[in-house]
Amino acid sequence: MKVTALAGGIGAGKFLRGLVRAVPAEDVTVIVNVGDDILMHGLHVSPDLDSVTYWLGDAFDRERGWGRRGETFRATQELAAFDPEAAWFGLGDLDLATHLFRSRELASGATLSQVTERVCARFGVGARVLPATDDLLTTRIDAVDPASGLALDLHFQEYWVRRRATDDVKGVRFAGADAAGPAPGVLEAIREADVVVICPSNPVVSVGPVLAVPGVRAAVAARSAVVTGVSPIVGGAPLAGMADKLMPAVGMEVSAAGVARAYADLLGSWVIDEADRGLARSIGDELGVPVVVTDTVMRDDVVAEALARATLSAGN
Ligand code: FO1
Repeated sequence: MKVTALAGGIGAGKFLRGLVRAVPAEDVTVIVNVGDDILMHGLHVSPDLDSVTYWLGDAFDRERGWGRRGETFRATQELAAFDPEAAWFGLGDLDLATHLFRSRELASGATLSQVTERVCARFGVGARVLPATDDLLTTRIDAVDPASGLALDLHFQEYWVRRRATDDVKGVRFAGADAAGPAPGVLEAIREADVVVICPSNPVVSVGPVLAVPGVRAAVAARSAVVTGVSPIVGGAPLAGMADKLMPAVGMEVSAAGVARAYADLLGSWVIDEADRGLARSIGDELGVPVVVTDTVMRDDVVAEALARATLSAGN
């Protein structure tokens, strides 16, 4: 069974570990958000591509949720000794090697897809991991500083890491999306999949930028009969991240129903957590799709595998 998954960071990473236990990794294609990518100290950092790679390559840090296990931050600490302001984005010493390699390859003319393939090979990742686009697509947050009332136009990482999501969000934009094209293999993977999975990732800043690449949303909608999504919202709150702050800013209700509505044109079925069992009937009636209720809180790979199997059955 060929599976294509749309993915962001931590929720997707956990889910994908279960997915490659349920189907052979070679049958899995993962299309990953690049809206979080940032040029930092001249290096190209791709947080969600690296997150998916580290989770699938068994190099992830489950507690921190991002970056590599056994990581140290000596280079970032040394940078902070020069200037604390320069060190707001914590680049781990091992992680740094990935950014150095990626930046060097990009500078010598490789595409992001080509570099991603090489990074995945180094971590022994069997699934095919594709950036949603090889072009520049950046998530920007329009916000207001609550202290000064000043309007801010922030890179996603400035909003989330540097300013710790303390600003009032007014809107979310995907700069460059209109001029971007799907990376090689993206549309084919959607067209040829037996099941398309929308991972339990933030619908605004993880899945949103993937669907914003021209042609991708239409390609997924054309396969809606086999599209199944997993809610990243459990009991009215995200398990990780900042979806509760960003969803209201774009008019989405922070609930398993709110995320389903955002994907209304895409879904053939929808998977929600036991905690939201009470919403199953109304979501099903409203969207006209079957709703599967199961344990979606992926404490370990065994739960993630059971969730992946339930998701695949719903979509097939
Ligand atoms: N998240 C943080 O909360 N603080 C950091 O300093 C930080 C650094 C960082 C460096 C590389 C990387 O790949 C991810 C990093 N993250 C950090 C995670 C990242 O900000 C987000 O969680 C993702 O972009 C959302 O998926």
